[in-house]
Amino acid sequence: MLPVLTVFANSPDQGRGLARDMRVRWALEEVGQPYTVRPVSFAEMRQPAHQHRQPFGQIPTYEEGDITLFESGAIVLHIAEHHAGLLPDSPPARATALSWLFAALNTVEPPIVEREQVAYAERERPWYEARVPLLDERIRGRLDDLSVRLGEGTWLDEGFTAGDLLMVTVLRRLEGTGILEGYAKLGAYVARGQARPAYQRAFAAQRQLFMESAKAGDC
Ligand SMILES: N[C@@H](CCC(=O)N[C@@H](CS)C(=O)NCC(=O)O)C(=O)O
Repeated sequence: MLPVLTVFANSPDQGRGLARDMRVRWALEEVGQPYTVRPVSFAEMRQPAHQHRQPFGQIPTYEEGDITLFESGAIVLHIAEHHAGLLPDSPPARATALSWLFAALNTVEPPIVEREQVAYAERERPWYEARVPLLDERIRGRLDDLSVRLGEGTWLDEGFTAGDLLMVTVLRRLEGTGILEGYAKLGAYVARGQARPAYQRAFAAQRQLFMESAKAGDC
């Protein structure tokens, strides 16, 4: 039985690979684990069947035998722990990789997501014009430190890990803001992630699903 991943039936990102199923697809491609997807509409995401899998009615979820996981970080960690290729064997290097995995989700992603949400939910509010630069500053604070730490390195530690995978997907969420363009090293780091064959396969798969739903008139 192949693992089943829930994904947007009609991704609002128009197939740009910014939805969080992309990070799970990428992890599965990196470790060579085939999978299937269950596309869900926004209405289905609020139904009990889906909320049983994901209490907040979101994607992605991951089912494998009698295991069901939600939260993209938990899913990527599960994949990394059960397959070779995304976490180093040596305990010190593994500890560092796990730290980056959580740093991507808990330290770098929150201000980026906050900015996205303000941009679509608070645009008409009187504080909008003042709030965006404040959030940009918070993001830049994180990127300044991340860029220093990456330095001239190819990845955040010795080799590519689940921490890099999540960090690249998180940084991609800045596309269109112009912020990442101020960080040449981080821009090159994201590009290296995107150049990986596993990333390319994952991107193509989610893109194809979007194109099929657009063709069927679902979008
Ligand atoms: N922390 C969750 C966030 C999941 C999330 O925000 N998913 C988005 C798609 S990328 C979603 O389902 N949005 C629709 C909604 O929240 O109603 C994770 O990492 O899995």
